[in-house]
Amino acid sequence: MTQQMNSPFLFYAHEVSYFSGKVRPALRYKRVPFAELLCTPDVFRRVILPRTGLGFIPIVVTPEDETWQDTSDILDALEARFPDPPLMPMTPLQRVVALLWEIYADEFLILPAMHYRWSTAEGETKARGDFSSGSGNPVNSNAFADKMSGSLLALGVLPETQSVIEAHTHDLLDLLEAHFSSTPYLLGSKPSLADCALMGPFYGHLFLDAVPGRLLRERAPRTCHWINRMNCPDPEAVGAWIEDDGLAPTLRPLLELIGRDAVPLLLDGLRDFETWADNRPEEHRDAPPRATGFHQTSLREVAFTRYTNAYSLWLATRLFDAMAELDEAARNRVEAALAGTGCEPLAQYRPRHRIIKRKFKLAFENS
Ligand SMILES: N[C@@H](CCC(=O)N[C@@H](CS)C(=O)NCC(=O)O)C(=O)O
Repeated sequence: MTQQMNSPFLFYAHEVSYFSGKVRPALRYKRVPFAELLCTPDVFRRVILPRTGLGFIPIVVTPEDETWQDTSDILDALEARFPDPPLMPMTPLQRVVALLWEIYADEFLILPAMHYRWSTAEGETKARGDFSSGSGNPVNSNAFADKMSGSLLALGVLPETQSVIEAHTHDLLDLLEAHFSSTPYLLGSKPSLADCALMGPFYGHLFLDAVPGRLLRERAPRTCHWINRMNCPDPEAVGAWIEDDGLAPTLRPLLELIGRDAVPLLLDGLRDFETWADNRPEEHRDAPPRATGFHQTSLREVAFTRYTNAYSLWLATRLFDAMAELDEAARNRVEAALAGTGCEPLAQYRPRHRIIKRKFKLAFENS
């Protein structure tokens, strides 16, 4: 049924969903007239699947009855339609850094988020309860919980990686505490795409889940306050991003952490996907499957395997395009700012393949 032009945007989401936590602050910060609707199994069958052909939340349905899916596309669409206040920095370094944070938050922090939710009985019990209370159908939600907890192996959350995933998380919390003690948001005194992306893992999982929720409240009170500020953003009460396209000094160690731990792992996945794509079978000439196999990677010298997915290249292309659009002087300045952080190999990566979307599905460009 077509909605009235003055009806609100509909945000189909869930409180303990990773990616819902990324979009909700943007809707509120931009004062978008929206209603949040719980994604029950019925809504999933009636709305999500028919509109997108995919099994992912969140989605946004506009007053004109358009469907927006994928949090990166949703944030871009919101930015185009509600440009003020902006979330996407237009200056070269802050834009590149925001896109780096998006990749890190979406693709790497899924490891601690899933580990802390599913690796202990306490975490799992609360998550199953949250799923059931959201769906009203324990059989259905337990089957979904089985699927989610069953994905740990593919993600690389394994007995041998748990301690390095936790060590990374502790370092991240300590560096965020130092940053938020002097700077209210990642890029300065107002939120950006980087903050929204970090809210994905930090709100629905790390803040609300049993085990990391305690860790955050004990170890990272300023980060908890940032989560609350992000969830109730007041566009009238914010300042500006750091002047002259700068970065706060406390952001540098965070970029070094990302560069040391996340970038090598993300690059291993991208390279493996590209090798698969070079020799892909005829049936996948036009469109890749969601997972193309497994590859070797490592985190803090612990070697393990993870699944390889095409989506990672689509997401990283946002960063590659932002780098490619820079003129030489801007590019040199961005590269100089990132030099020594370990993030430069990702920012400078030149892919051989380009992944686009056709009706929400990933496809090879020019195929
Ligand atoms: N890249 C997608 C990811 C969406 C996503 O993975 N959503 C999760 C909930 S937070 C989901 O629906 N998972 C269902 C599944 O994996 O089957 C986005 O940014 O929107």
